Amino acid sequence: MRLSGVELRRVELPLVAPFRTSFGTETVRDVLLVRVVTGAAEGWGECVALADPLYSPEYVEGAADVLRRYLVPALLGAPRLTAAMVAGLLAPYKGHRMAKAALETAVLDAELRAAGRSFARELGAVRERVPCGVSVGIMDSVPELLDAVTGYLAEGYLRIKLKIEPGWDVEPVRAVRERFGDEVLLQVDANTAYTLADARQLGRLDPFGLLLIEQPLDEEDVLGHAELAARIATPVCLDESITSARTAAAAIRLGACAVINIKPGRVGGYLEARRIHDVAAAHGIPAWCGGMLETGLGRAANVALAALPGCTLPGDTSASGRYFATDLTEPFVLRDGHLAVPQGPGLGVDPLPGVLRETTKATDWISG
Ligand code: NPG
Repeated sequence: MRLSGVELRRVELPLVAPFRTSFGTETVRDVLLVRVVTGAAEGWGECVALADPLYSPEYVEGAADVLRRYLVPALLGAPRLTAAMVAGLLAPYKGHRMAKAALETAVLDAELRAAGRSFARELGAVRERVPCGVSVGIMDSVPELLDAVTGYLAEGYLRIKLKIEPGWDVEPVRAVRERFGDEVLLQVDANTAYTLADARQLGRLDPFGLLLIEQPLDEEDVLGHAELAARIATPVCLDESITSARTAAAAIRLGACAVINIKPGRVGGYLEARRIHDVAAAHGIPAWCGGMLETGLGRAANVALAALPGCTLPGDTSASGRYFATDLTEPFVLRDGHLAVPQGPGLGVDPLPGVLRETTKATDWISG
């Protein structure tokens, strides 16, 4: 393939409810979409960077800037291009994995659409539908949280993840266990809000039979996670610390994680995400596909990844209605706690032209 041009498109979708984590509250999703145009087909990628650098160093304006200035020109200059070549062509530019992931995904989508192959088949999916979890934000009160969890369980979600932070950890977990029982698959996510000095407090979660505690400590504190894992019974899962297959292998070797959350949009793309999956599977470490409040475009590829054999736990791959009143694509609908894995060429979904038009704030066309 050869790229004839790349469009950077900013869209804004209101969330159905504010989503509060230990690092901030999201009320709208300010999304950067990448559309690549080749002679054979077009392809879409969704950048998961948030508006502000509070979850990770990347942010949406920064991602747009690095794409425009460095990453897109590096691909436009290539005489021949395949998705497998993208990471190598972009490697001279350090970091910016979210921006790189969006561009590689768009190229992969174009390549697969042209070849009539799906993401699911390309990545090695072994399931046609995937079990889904839901991530529940921090609330103002326990009754409010219990109402939210009641609603999600009624919708059929098969696993509940509670966002926690110091001051909102044992109490909400106890309340959910008391109300809904021990059978509910329950896990917590701290988004780096604790330090090793909190080990005793985190140990108070031990009696509740959680599936895992996700990223309790700073993303660079891999040894701290290993130390914590030796002190608490709840399995430690890493998210922010897992930036590549190499860091995943090191974290596993150090005993820093018993479970891995794979976020394709954060690790440089689906090809690296698959390598992380393979490293985890080779070590017998359960993996699951995380989420970053993606629209239907990003969700389609995440659901394909979640269908890989090593993704043995339900992911943060919720239905469109969990996030948006109107999604960019035909909505993903929960059936029996599962989402269907798209089977069409490429992502297997397309943006709805009307919704795309109405939600677009700006576009920028870059050509060679
Ligand atoms: O369902 O897409 C989803 C959200 C899942 O909790 C979720 N994501 O830290 O994993 C996370 C968190 C997140 C959301 C992180 C938005 C960054 C942005």
